Amino acid sequence: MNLKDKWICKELEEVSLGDKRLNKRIIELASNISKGPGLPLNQVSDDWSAVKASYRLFDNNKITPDKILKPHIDKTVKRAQEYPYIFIIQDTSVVDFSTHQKTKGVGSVGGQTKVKHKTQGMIMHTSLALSPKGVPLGLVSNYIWNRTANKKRTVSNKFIDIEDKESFKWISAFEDYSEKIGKTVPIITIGDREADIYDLYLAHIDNEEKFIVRSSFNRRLTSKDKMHDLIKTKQPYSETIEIQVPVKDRSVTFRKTSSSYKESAKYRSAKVRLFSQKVTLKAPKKLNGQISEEIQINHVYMQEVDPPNENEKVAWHLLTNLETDTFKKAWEIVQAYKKRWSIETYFKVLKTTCKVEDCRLGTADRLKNFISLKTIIAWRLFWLTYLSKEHSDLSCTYAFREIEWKTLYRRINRVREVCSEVPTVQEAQVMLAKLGGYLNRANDAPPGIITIWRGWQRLQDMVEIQEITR
Ligand SMILES: [Mn+2]
Repeated sequence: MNLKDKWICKELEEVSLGDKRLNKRIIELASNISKGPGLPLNQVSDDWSAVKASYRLFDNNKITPDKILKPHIDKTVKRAQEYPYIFIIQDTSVVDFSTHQKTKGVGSVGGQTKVKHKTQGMIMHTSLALSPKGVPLGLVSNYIWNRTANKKRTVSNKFIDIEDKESFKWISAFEDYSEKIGKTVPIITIGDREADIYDLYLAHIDNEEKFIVRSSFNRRLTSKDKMHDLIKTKQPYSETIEIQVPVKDRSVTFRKTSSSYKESAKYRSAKVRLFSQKVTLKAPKKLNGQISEEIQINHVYMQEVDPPNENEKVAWHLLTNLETDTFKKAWEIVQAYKKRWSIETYFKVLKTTCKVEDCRLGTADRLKNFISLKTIIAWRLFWLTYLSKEHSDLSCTYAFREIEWKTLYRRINRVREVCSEVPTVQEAQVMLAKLGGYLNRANDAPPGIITIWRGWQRLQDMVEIQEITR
């Protein structure tokens, strides 16, 4: 069978594990996994010896998460260069292996749990690149690690040098991807309240890159005022605007997640107004007694006009080094920040569709390799779903091989001959969803990622049979 024109094989063609046979094997395995990304490893391989070979592969010490991801990251950087700028969303997620207590080498992930058995798993900090319109381009950095249990701090957290804190992951990820991207395309980093870190702002300013971060601390300014208090004394922009916000769900799971909203949140509309100010942050003292340099920053505050109640009230403080001095610019900051939500969806794909937490590879090191490979497959799924939302008129050959779209067309229309005109991404998307059980009635919501993926898997099976028999 010719694997070369499959997306995963193209994506990984530059993989370099220091051994040609290993390179070939990881591509074959990735290709098998991508046909059924939710299936356990023993079902994606053809026989038991292939299953054992895949276990051995993840155990091989020549294989590391960095080496697995490198070809994908390189391709992502290339894709990014087609745009005038890109967003990079950073976020942390817990990969939970609490239900597989036998897994060796994983660490504590809970702290706030009320469940009976101890929580265990790994922490993953991901940086996902998006096009200006929000099409996921791929990962540009990914770390997976175990938290070592309860390291006692002797000094207060505030005075520990930033490199020793877990929050250093934000800065280190930025350094990582800004080096890989070089100056080939401007970057706008987006982070949630956990990313409200002075040194992260400094790192961006020093590198002449942009950021949008939701502010967590009511920071002291050089003027002695506190920034959150000061902005409320300013005159808001006269325009108000209606936005859709998730309704807060009080039945949130006991485990602390990266977001306080459930994924399937309901939305309500909220009327908001915007404030903006340019401020100079008071520089914090470092451990060695030196004072960091002062930084000037733009602050946008979005406030709900008539909130249903205090608890539901929308109040976002966003910090950025992009301009915010007109309503339009401030509004663009809010809209860009809303793109952060897509990384939550990405993690959802990785966990619920690609089922990484169900894997029983037994040790943390094997799991890290396995998860790294799955992050690439999860990205593709995610990309496929978003693509039709924003590139609907592109030819479907952008995402599908010839044999794939032709098979899809023949199967859905039950014809032998395909149309002379190549379908668009959107048309192919609907056909794929239909194959996954989507009915496409007039009032149906657009197909979801799981339906599309089911269609994709079925299509892969059909294509495979043709490739074997032709
Ligand atoms: Mn987060």
